[in-house]
Amino acid sequence: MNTPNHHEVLIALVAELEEEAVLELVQKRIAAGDDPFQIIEDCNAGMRLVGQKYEIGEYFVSGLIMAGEIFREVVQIAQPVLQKYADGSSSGLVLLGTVAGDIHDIGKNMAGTLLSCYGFTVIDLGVDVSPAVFAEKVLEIKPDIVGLSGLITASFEMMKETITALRQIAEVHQLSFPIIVGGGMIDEQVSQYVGADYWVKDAMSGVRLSQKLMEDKK
Ligand code: B12
Repeated sequence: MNTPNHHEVLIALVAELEEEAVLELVQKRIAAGDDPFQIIEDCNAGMRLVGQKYEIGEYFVSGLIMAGEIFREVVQIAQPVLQKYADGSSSGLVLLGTVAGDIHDIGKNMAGTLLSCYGFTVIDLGVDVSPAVFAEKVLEIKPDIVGLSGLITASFEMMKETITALRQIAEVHQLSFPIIVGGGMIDEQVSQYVGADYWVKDAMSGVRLSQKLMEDKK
């Protein structure tokens, strides 16, 4: 079952937003004992193609939203099998949210979903989250990692404010957590400006980085 052909077919079906066919193939591959992480990776590759199609004007916003929904459904199907691979312990606790004034959440949800697939416990505060709410939650759950999402220019200022608030709380209460920022327009310059520890360009890099950070913590 694990032939390259199956990868290509799934990637293409996701890229074409063929919801039913995607779910059918995923169910088939899971039933045949395929590696669920490979299935998620294939869907992720399909999602990247959806992004490219959007960029060249082939898809509209509805296509992105649809792709996000398909991805969520795939994870739902794969979840029981993914859980079997996990040893029961969490890979780490991640606090996630889109900063105040920003309501974009497709990318953040993908990041959260992928982190969950890889065994992280994700507390997602949703969108339009104020610095005070982030700070309050950090104190309550003491996360290993904080991930901020922001897609509009105005979010950069808010990320800076949020990170300042988080650093203050961390200092007063002697907490330690790296802060990762993500979102379409984030780059090294923005990351430095807002005072983040790390930035990532896509959700899968966020997973890899989080895994490395947890490894370094040991
Ligand atoms: C979809 C969309 C919307 C949807 C959002 C739906 C939703 N539920 O999210 C709607 C229609 C609601 C919307 C509204 C607006 N939008 Co809009 N929107 C977009 C669009 C087209 C795509 C964003 C997207 O979902 N991309 C797909 C996802 C998968 O990519 P992503 O978010 O970058 O996430 C990936 C990575 O960055 C990463 N990631 C993201 N966050 C995080 C966080 C962590 C911790 C990690 C590890 C990883 C990670 O993981 C993802 C997968 O790899 C972009 C244009 C674009 N090309 O990006 C404009 C865009 C972001 N929007 C824009 C604007 C201006 C607006 C509005 C102000 C429009 C208006 N005039 O009303 C409002 C803003 C409302 C607000 N206050 O937030 C501008 C921002 C420009 C700017 N310089 O500020 C953009 C760039 C469009 C443009 N070219 O003008 N928008």
